[in-house]
Amino acid sequence: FRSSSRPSFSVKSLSTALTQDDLKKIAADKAVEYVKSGMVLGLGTGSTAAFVVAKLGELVGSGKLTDIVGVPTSKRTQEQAASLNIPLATLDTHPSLDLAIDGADEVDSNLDLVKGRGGALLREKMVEAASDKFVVVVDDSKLVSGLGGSGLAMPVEVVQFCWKYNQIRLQELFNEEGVEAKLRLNGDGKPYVTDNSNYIVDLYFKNPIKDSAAAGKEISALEGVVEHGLFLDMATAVIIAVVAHEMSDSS
Ligand code: ABF
Repeated sequence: FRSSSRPSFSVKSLSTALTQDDLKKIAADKAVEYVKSGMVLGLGTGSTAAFVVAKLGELVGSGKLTDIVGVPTSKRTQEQAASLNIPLATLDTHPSLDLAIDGADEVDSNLDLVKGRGGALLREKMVEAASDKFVVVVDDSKLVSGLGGSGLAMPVEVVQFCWKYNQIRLQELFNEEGVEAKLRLNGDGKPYVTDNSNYIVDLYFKNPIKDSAAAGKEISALEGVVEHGLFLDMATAVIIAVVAHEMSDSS
């Protein structure tokens, strides 16, 4: 699973007893090996990124990592990092970062990504675009042959004022792809509101997106769209934790 220009690393384990969470933690710990004292770090959001933040907290607590500053990509991550005494900053005070580490929802063979099912896509994209290096940490369930191909949501953050208008326009834009555009709701049936006070329209594609660069541009061109979950040409490297199955002698 390699791109021609950017690396993907597989961290293999032979134990079949590993859970998805174990794999996420293995990928997260591997990524943290790239963190050095003094770095300004982008802190991702989601369950895999939470393992990264936990590990950073551990290293800061034990004094093995000093003088790091984290720029969190969500309020959730901000709270977790603050509780672990990781010094925090914003993009305003630190507009240029050394390294961002974050999870993803889908990764294709070009190391292009779908992100934002956790709802933090806008800040994630801003922080990761501002980072010199962006390392993605995933377990092998996130690998797809084409973006949008998992059948799960590709999120688009829209301003509240015109969410319906944009839902209709997104539906029309990808009509041929058989898309279903749905406003993201909370468990109580009320719209999900992002950290930036916007709504999310989730796109469910029947088939993988044929030209994700064109799709990204078309979505961004819609007035009232704040950001979309296609993270193209952004990842410096992807660390994938996989369970390697031992070959038996007869196979
Ligand atoms: C963030 O967390 C998001 O961009 C993505 O939606 C999600 C992945 O979550 P998890 O690591 O919990 O699978 O990186």
